[in-house]
Amino acid sequence: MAEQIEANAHLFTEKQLKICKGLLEERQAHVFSHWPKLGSNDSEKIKLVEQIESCDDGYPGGLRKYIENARKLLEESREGKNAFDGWEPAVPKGERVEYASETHREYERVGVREAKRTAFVLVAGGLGERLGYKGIKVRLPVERATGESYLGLYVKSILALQDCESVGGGISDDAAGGADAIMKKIDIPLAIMTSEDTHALTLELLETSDYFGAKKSQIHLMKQEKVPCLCDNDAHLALNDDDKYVLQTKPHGHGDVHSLLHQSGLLAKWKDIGIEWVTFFQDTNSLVFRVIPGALGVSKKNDFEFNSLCVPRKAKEAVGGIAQLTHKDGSRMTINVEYNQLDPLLRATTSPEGDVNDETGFSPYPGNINQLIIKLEPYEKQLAKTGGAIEEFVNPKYKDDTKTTFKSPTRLECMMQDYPKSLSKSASIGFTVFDNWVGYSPVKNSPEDGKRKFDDKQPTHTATSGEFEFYNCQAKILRLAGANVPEPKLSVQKYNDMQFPIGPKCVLSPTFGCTFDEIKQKIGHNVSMTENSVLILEGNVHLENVKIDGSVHIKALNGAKIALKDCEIKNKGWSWNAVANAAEETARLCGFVVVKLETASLTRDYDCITTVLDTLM
Ligand code: UGB
Repeated sequence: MAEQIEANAHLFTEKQLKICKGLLEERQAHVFSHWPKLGSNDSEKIKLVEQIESCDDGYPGGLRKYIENARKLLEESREGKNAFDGWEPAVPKGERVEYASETHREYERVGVREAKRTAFVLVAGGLGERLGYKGIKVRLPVERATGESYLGLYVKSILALQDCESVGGGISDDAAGGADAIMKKIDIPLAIMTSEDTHALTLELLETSDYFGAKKSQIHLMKQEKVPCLCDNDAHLALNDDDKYVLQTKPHGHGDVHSLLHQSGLLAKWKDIGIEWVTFFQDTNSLVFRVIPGALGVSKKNDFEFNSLCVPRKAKEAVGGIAQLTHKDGSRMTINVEYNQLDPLLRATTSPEGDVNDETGFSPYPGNINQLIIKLEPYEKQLAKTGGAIEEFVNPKYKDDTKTTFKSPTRLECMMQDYPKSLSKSASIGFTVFDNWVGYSPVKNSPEDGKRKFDDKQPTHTATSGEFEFYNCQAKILRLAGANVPEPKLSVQKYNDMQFPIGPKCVLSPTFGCTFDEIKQKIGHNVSMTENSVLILEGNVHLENVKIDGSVHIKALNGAKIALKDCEIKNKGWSWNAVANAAEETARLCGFVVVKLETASLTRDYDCITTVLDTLM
């Protein structure tokens, strides 16, 4: 089909022609073979070739490299070769940190200083099809008490770390942050990886929310391209069924974040302003910033080049397991084994019963929650060598045992947690385990899938669990800080046919405290609340001898300080009423509406100190 390209050469640039000829050499003539004679459908031909060019640009090494990689992986898949063949798993040793313990508080003191030399990276290119939500996941409210979105919470958490005064408010030029060092304050950067599915809506959310208080220059969007789908074992590119001038494409996975960061030039810029760490996190984990300061402290203390945050994992939970793998040839690595690969690997090696819980009620392999802390300097050097390419995998669904035809076109994928696979054996790789209650509460599943998991006694990871786990986490932190807050109890009401542990609904904004020490110093003696109370605290608010039976929202903005003292608050409060099949989408996803009957609220702005005594209405 070289003649199709030659005959239409006037429609294309030199670069485009070179890419198309490269495809012909890769046995992809079918992509052009349906083209009608010269002069017909020119705009369609241009559209297809432009798409081919953008796929070529978007893949490290271009499309020819993609096809070469695909042929190799498809052949291995056809032969039934397991990526972990020859490796034997063992339970790895990592740092287990108990939230609010002395060790944790010490890590946080170090980590909150390191946070001021950290750039954050949010991977938000996934559409969340499993959740069944039409919009972008970062727009979802974390909870309905304030309605704060995931993106809002993340940006505000970063700004709170930036402004946190407990460590002097700036970067020290000396690595230890010594008192004599010259301090300079930076705007902590946030890069967000979007995709064609999420880019415009993410930008719109930022614009309409005034970047949630961040400077526009602080937030960088990087769009990942999809990769072409493949119709067979020879990696022939698939065309769209209803438009033969469009390549079928699908997301390549969150592993793209490394090549995008490399191409963006951000790493060098970050290094120039004093950044030392890059912290990656996912689109819906409302608790992540509760554990980041401690985990940064662990990275710093151990000088980890790569630190994965983990939680105890329930067997079969859709969370990868961190394992220490030893190869027959003696080599060894500590790496995430994805949830669908862990069971077959265990069955084939050490445990015939597969992925099961041990006597603790959890899998012995800690669950990777894909919050990764990477040391910038070696990371930048490594990406300069690899271009950010991450080991890929392919998962074709075959029509039959001959493994010659696919049910539908497949594509190569890659995962961000596989980055250490490209590192030398001497790289210092570690992980940090926090408890689930404080570290992990993703929103991934539709109510229907959540119900199946609920029946199976698995965490549901639904919008409903996401909301109640968020309140329960803040309530427990208050309890650890000395407040008398009732423990959650299994709800009597069913939400989307499921029951959840529910207690008082507490929301501690990042401006109230981003470390445990900061929160604890604001909770004085004799603070208590009843099990149905709601407490929302924002900014510099201190509580002392306060009794709550109802709903309270206290906001101290822009340098104001509120001291709530010797005070009893009683009102009708709010209730979370179960609804079935609600018309409004988020109410349908979480299975309730919040009815706000009575609220005691107080807002103070700018430099003022307010002490509230007696009853607050
Ligand atoms: N994402 C992208 O930005 N681009 C993509 O192409 C795909 C996803 P999923 P998954 O912590 O719960 C991961 O789909 O893949 C973003 C880990 O692999 O929610 O099932 C997307 O927007 C697993 O080991 O997760 O599983 C989202 O922010 C375990 O840690 C993120 O990538 C699991 O997450 C994750 O995408 C978990």
